[in-house]
Amino acid sequence: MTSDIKEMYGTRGYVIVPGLIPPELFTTLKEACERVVSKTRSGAWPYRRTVGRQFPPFDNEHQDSWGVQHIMHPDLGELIFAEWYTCAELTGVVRELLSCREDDLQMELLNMLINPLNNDFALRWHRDDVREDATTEEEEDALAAWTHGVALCEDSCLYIVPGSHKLPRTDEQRALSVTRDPPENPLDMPGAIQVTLQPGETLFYNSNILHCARYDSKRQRCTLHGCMGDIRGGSVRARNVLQHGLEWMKEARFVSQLSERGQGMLRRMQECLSPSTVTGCYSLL
Ligand SMILES: O=C(O)CCC(=O)C(=O)O
Ligand SMILES: [Fe+2]
Repeated sequence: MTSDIKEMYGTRGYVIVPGLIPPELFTTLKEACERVVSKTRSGAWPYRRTVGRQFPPFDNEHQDSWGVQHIMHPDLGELIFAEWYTCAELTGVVRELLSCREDDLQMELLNMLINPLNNDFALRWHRDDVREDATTEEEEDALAAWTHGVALCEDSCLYIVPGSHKLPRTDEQRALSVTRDPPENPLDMPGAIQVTLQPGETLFYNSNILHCARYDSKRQRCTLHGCMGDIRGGSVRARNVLQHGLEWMKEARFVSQLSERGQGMLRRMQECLSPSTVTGCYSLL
């Protein structure tokens, strides 16, 4: 079973795994999500993805939100998110996909993606860490990276091109993804599929797969969206993570709320973020 997951992740660039939220955590997680969403919509929680901005840095120009950032932040007081992020079920699959040991895993980001309330919104076709105008050679050089999302209610927002994490774009795919505008119809992209997640399913995808998303203000979305790495990721991973501003992760009150596994993951992330390992800048500003 697990090697099937790994093979699919390797060849298609994504895999959907059910059952990674322990049953006793599901309701607690959902309730925590509801509290956090309402703090974000009311303005009490300032770290959010705002309608009008597809990628970081996010600003506060627009009232409507399509995501909540930093949900493990101690100011939110929702310990369940770090508990889930570092749980045996999720980290076990990550270790399998990355072929790494538990002692190599490192903590990165955990955010939440939600439906905007009054405005539909969309993300253009992109790879998370490769610019849209990259040459074919630059695309070929892009390193594998990965992301995961777990849906707490049905989620059909994401479109991907399976296999594109390993291949530079064809001329036709390039023509539809050099623009900074979201597509009118994502399925016009050759090879694209729409991904649907049922509650409790987790999607793991290589974040350099060609992908875009559409957010319907009339359909509830509540999906945890995060990434996790291992120590081999070095400066490439660090660059991906650093754009989000993670000073709060150094605070003792955050460290002390983590399990032993979580503390080890955090320590390795901090080592990787030391200034000597970080170069370059993020592609999607
Ligand atoms: O909404 C999604 O599922 C995708 C988000 C995304 O592509 C991103 O944050 O870079
Ligand atoms: Fe993305």
